[in-house]
Amino acid sequence: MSTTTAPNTAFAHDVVEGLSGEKKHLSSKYFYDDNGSRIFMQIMKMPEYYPTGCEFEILSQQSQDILKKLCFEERFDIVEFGSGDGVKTKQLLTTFLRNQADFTYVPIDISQEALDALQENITATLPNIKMTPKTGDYFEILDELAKSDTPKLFLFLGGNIGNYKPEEALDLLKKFHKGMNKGDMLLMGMDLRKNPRVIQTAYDDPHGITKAFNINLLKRINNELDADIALDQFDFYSNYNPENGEVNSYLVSLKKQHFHSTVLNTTFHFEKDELIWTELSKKYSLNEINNVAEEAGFSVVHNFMDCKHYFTDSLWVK
Ligand code: AVI
Repeated sequence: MSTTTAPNTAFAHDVVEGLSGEKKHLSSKYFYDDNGSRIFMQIMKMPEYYPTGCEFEILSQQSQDILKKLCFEERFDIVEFGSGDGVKTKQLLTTFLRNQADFTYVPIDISQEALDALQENITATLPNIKMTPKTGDYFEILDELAKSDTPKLFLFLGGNIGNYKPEEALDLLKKFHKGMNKGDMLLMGMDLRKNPRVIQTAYDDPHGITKAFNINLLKRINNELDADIALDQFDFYSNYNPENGEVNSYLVSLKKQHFHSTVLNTTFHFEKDELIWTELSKKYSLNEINNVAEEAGFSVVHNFMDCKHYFTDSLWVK
């Protein structure tokens, strides 16, 4: 890196910080701009990317069993963090309504646009649902919700917890715990350890879609920070380590090169074969799930798994 001016967005700041040190990194949270979200939709449709289908199977076939395990005697709220398009959640909501459960659905997202689309999608199929979407930061809303004594089922689906480093995941779960009342429950989507080849192929797909998902990070830098990265001069590499359950993904510089960002007024240098670490996707064993739940102050009530035991929606109670 050569010169720097003070960057004025979190993305700009993190690009400078991530591409300046010895070990280069860009956070996977920046995958999801409009284009990245579209690519992620494509990933979820790939036959190799099993988590989506597995969780859909669990929620479409076992939601009645999930309902039976809830310890609520009266009406309750279903609070969902990062609800996405709601396709999977709709399976659970439909079954709960069919079984006369008395609940209000409270999806939380930072994007008002995403919440509007979700509300339209859910109410089109479930016109009688009670729904109170909330826009904003998870933890501010969690603090506000903790003040009501209505029992709550929290949903954190999709296996998103796997994208946090173990210590960050624990920290996040402790924050959830702090914002919950005794008896509240949490349904956590978690991807399980399995045959390494299945995982390797899901994250290094033969169609190049996961590669495009990663290259999109560089596109964002070009577009948002007015940079001149030669996108075809970076490759993608992803590796599953069955010993620790971690998929780590990288962009790889194909030659010694540099790029310049006029917004940051900075030039970034890369050696040939230098890596940019982009994502962790951690796979858990059932033992690890028990341990992390306990460390965060929860008890595991039940693991709802798909027929192949690839994925679990793990139900926890505070
Ligand atoms: C969003 N998250 C749970 C995905 C995962 O499986 O870790 C993101 C992803 N990265 C590559 N493929 C999918």
